[in-house]
Parts: sequence; structure tokens; C-alpha cells
Amino acid sequence: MKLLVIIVQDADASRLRDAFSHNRVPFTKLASTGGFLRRGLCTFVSGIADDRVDPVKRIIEQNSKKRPVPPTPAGADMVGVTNTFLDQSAAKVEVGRATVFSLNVEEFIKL
Ligand code: 2BA
Repeated sequence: MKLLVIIVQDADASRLRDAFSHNRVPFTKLASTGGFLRRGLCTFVSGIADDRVDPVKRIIEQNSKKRPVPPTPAGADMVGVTNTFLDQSAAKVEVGRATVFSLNVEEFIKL
């Protein structure tokens, strides 16, 4: 069994939630915030059999998009961001369709 931690943009969260439900992929959906851009993101955690990992990755690919996103004013106090980056108010950062971590599950318990 694997535990997938799937981070997507808020704009893709509803579509992905519906696709998971339609395909009977169990999940927990968590509101979250990206550390760099400090924008709203959505994190899904899903415990699934090993042989479902590839089909679930395809569902994620089909229901998420890469987008260029402008840095937010909230990011202006970010540690480690260069002045050059902040001076380019028109500069955009490309946020990927999804960031996915796949972890081996040692034990799955329901009490
Ligand atoms: P954020 O941390 O808000 O990052 C948003 C996007 O900003 C990233 O998109 C990347 O294109 C850019 N970015 C992040 N850190 C940067 C840096 N130090 N310098 C320049 N550009 C930077 P993605 O890579 O697609 O990541 C989307 C979101 O996935 C991230 O939002 C973060 O919440 C999560 N994420 C990505 N990698 C992660 C990791 N290794 N561990 C935990 N969460 C991660």
C-alpha cells in the first residue's frame, strides 16, 4: 500500500476531488498554503493499493494544469527571495500541475 500526498492548485481542487470520487479513489482533502508563493493550495492524502498508483497519477494529470502565477504582495517579506525577483512585479512563477509524494505504508489501521 502507498500513501500519496498530492499538492495541487486551488483552481484544480474541485475537479480533482470529483474525479477521485468518480473513480472511487479514497482521499482526505486539506486546505494548505505554499511556502514560497503563500497562496492557497489543496493537499489530498490518499491510501491506495500499489497497483492503483499509476492510474491515480493519470487522473491527477488529466485534472490539473501548469499555470504561470504572479508573486503575491504577501510574498514581499519572504526570506531568501532576491530584490531582483521582487522588483519584477510582472514576473511570474510557473506552478506545476501537481507535486506528488508516494510513501510506503507500514500499517493501515481503522479503529
Ligand atoms: P510554493 O512553495 O508556493 O511554490 C510555488 C511555485 O514557486 C513552485 O511550483 C515553483 O515553481 C516556485 N518556487 C518554489 N520555491 C522556489 C524557490 N525557492 N525559488 C524559485 N521558485 C520557487 P511547484 O514546484 O509546482 O510547487 C507547487 C507547490 O508544491 C509549492 O508551493 C509547495 O507548496 C509544494 N511543494 C513543492 N515542492 C515541495 C517539496 N519538496 N516539499 C513540500 N512541498 C513542496
